[in-house]
Amino acid sequence: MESPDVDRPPDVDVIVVGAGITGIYQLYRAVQAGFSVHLLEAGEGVGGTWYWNRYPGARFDSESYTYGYLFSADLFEEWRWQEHFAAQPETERYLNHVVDRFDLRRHITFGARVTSAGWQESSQQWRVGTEAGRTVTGRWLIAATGVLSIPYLPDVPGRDGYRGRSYHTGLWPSTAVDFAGQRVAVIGTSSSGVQVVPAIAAEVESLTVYQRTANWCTPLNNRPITDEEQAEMRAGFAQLKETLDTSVHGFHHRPHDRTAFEDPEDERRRFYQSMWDSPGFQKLTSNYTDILFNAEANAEWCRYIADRIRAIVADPATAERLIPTDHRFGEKRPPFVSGYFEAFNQPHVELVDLRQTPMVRITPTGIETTDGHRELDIIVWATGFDFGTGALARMGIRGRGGQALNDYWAEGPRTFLGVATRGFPNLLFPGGPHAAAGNNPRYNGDQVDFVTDLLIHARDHGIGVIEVTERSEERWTRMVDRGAAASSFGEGSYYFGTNIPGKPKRYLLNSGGRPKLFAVIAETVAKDYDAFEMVPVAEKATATG
Ligand code: NA7
Repeated sequence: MESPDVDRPPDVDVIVVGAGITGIYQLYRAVQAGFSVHLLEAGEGVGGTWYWNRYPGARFDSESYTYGYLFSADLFEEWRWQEHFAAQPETERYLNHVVDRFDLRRHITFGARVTSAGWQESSQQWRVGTEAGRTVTGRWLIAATGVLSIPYLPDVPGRDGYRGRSYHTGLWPSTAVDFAGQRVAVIGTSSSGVQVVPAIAAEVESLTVYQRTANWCTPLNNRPITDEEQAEMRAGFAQLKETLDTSVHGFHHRPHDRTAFEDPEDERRRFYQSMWDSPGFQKLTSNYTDILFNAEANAEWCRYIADRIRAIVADPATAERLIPTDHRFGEKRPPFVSGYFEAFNQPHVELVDLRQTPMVRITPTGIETTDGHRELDIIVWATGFDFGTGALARMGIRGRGGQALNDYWAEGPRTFLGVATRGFPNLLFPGGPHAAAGNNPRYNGDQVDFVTDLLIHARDHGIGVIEVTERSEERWTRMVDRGAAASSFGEGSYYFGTNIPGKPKRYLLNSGGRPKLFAVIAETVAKDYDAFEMVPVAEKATATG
């Protein structure tokens, strides 16, 4: 894999891969810092997750204004979010606005899926190839490829022989799918599946929901942002930014001040009702402080949710099937719903419990379970993603000596701060594995800032090559693995990779949370980035820009 570029400077200083929320911010920061940048994006538009997941019902479950960018007060001021939890089209419009507002589009090539990326030892640069045969070289390679960008389709017998239409939520077509009068199946009942179901229920002829595991779904409680709220938010931008920039989970919610059993029973009941009525993740971040770790408190909250489900769903047998029996609240990433449970009260909507009647195979015309065959026109796969490492594993990344990233990470990712790995010089991956553990854009933004400052430091000090030290990588990776045992997430969560057959079972989030990320970043910067080995720039390898 030696370089044909040995005597050529790289095309650009920085190659960014991915125009999602992290990649766009990375592009902005790198351009602002004066680097020449080329961003390669597989899709035909910007948005990343918010480009590909355009299925009906797709929307934020973090508040719109806490998910969007905070780097520009003017941007915050001029963009008016319509709802507390924006739907996908609004988010896609917002990200397009940001790209045009800051004149970033000219740095992006669309339809450019990266399939190879090799470190060129002699020229100290990355050589990146796309599926379409294009090659770009750069001193720095920044993979902002996201954690939920590789859809997972389970290997169900007969899947490829299905003759109807089928779609994965994470690869939704850009032209509208017409559900009118169609017999539709939704497979999967986590965050995506439970958004699709109510969004299409009224349109279809019949809807069969194939559930393997019931989830602890609670109401999103979305609503439009009023003019008064909008004005308040604008006036309070500095405070909101301060809160979000320092928050332990990246949300603006206030933590509660009590554990569950400090309150008497009737007070607890009132509190659970206020939680049920609260927006989105507040049910985690503002609940009793011991709700995730005190088994009794958790069980009581679950009983409350179960009662609410029973009160919504008319058919008692269906209601029982919709109530989880195999995990605590918070053991998996909880989905938030708007009209999901209500959908099962419509006569043409049916729930198939795959624990009671497992799927046997997909036939050319439908789905067969142990209780029989259902004829279908459309199958919607809401079956999740190869989380955390999926995209990095598919880019053909090879570092020093031609070592494949997939080989180095055969037992799971090894990272420093979730941004760098040893043996892969000048490769950085903000927003990747070991990075976040809350409201993603906030953590990913912290990482982009760290990465950009590192690049500036290298430039200012004439450094051409950086590589994380073995010790720093080992410390961060061990911190993540040790902390995983204390995480509220169980090993059945896709955060451990267990939803993908054959994937090593390793924790893929940052178990130290944002405080740890802040602390280690501060320590690294204070020590002049001594977590990295640094080699001065070789003269022949200066970018042409
Ligand atoms: P998730 O949360 O990974 O959910 C995938 C769903 O698909 C879940 O209900 C799975 O059931 C189900 N699944 C997976 N394989 C099968 C098979 N073979 N048969 C039936 N059902 C299956 O993905 P989402 O897209 O919903 O959400 C991803 C993230 O997007 C979410 O966390 C938010 O961050 C936004 P299981 O629970 O494994 O039994």
